[in-house]
Amino acid sequence: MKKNSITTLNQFIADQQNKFPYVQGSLSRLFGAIQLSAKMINRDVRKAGLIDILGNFGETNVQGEEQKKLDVISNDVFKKLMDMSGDCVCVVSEEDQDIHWCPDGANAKYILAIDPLDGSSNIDVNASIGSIFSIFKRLSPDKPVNEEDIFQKGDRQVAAGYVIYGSATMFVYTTGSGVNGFTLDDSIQEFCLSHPDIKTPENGNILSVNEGNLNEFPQGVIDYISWCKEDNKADKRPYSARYIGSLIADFHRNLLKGGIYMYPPTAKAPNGKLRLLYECNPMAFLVEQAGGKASNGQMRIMDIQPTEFHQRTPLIIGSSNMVDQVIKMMAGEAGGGNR
Ligand code: P6P
Repeated sequence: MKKNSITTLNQFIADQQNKFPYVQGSLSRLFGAIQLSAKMINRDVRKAGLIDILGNFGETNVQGEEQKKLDVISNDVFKKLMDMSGDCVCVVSEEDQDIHWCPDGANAKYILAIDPLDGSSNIDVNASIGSIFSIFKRLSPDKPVNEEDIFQKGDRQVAAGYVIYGSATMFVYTTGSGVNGFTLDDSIQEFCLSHPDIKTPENGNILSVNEGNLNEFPQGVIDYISWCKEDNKADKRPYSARYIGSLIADFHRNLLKGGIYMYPPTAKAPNGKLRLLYECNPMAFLVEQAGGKASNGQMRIMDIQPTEFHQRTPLIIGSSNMVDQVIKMMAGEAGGGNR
């Protein structure tokens, strides 16, 4: 990236369109709608404390989680802009039980899965939160979209990304040709290329997991966490513990610095807490494009065959060698290997 040059997200996508024919007009238009959603949500997040949109909405979502006012606002923004784009057939959202069908989207090409505002527990305490999206292409332009189109494996995503509303607002995405990060310049309201071609270190020394659930984790995960705390200067152990309680914030830091995030099975969440379609698949696409790995402990996240809109999966994601180490120790557990 030339010093002092400015490449906006729109310019970057237009350039990608020239290089990669699959980034056709309608996909780049859909990105425009996602980008505008992000700017509107960013505006609301930044002033939430001043216009009484912090706190609980007063209902629970399909996950049985207390909805925050900003959860509902963000969800409505995404759906309204997808409706207006005309490039989206339907939206699967963490906040809705069923599919949202875009009224004028019957002939559109793309399906969107979203977590409109991840990390809700952090909204009222001003910690980083974010929006996560995953885009699939409908299987056939001639047949009405059905569950087969929705339940495509993560490997078939055409694009995925997130917007992190942190100390800066960043838009990070991939269409399968690497990962690029754009920082919102508030003065011109443009996302500008700031992190070209992100690659995540194959090793890291940051461990992100909620150790409050330690006693409920599989033995191999418990062994790995103990291993991370051993004194071994050669590979920079003990690792640092960093867990914000917001997947996007923990993932983004580990993506740039190296590290591992885990949400293993627990007694309360035997299939893990995070959702496959709109949290794990998009993050898995991003991390693999950046050179990292994403597994459920037994298999690659993007090989999992979805069967339900809101199905959960355990998630082990981050630096490739760290993910490999966890899987090896879990396998050791399966094979009764050394602790
Ligand atoms: P716990 C937020 O609700 C979320 O889905 C992720 O963003 C976050 O990493 C995780 O749940 C936190 O869950 O059980 O550790 O509070």
